[in-house]
Amino acid sequence: MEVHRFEKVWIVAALVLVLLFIGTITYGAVDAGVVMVDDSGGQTNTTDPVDGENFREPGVYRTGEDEYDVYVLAQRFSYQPGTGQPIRIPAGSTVTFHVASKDVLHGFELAGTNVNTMAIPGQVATLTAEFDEPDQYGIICNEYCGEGHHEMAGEVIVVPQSEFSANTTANGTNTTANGTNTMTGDTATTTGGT
Ligand SMILES: [Cu+2]
Repeated sequence: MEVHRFEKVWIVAALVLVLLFIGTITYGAVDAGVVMVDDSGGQTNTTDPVDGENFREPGVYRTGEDEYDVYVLAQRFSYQPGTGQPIRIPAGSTVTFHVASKDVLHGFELAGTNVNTMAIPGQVATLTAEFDEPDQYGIICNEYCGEGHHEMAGEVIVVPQSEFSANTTANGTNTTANGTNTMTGDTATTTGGT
């Protein structure tokens, strides 16, 4: 049987394409840091995550030199903190986000980055990212969560180290009274437990 030269070329090209597809899927699944939300963040009370031992009062907590934990509560249709009150973190820091939902499935994505997770009711999603430079990132919900889904958004502001120190006190990165519940205004000026 004779196969025409062009036919051979197409067979080879098609095989190469198939291998490329398999390669990109494998890379995306194994090598690009993509994982499912698992047990590592712990489980939590479905309707009131803050009530559980694995989830703190939403806000920014300093855990070490240039290391921070940010607890974010997602709910229809806002992030706390994040919506109305941006999450402020200093440049040059390593931040671990702990994200929980108190109602339905939500997404937590920093637009333009690979910081992206699902917020599953009853589960705490954790992911760590480094923020080297002062910048601003929009938080978007990428899981359809209801009629207000398209408006569910927030903001992360990476401020210069020098500007953050003031915030740290006002923001009271210690556990209580950090005023993260206020949905209005600027944590730098309005909060800080006496
Ligand atoms: Cu949504």
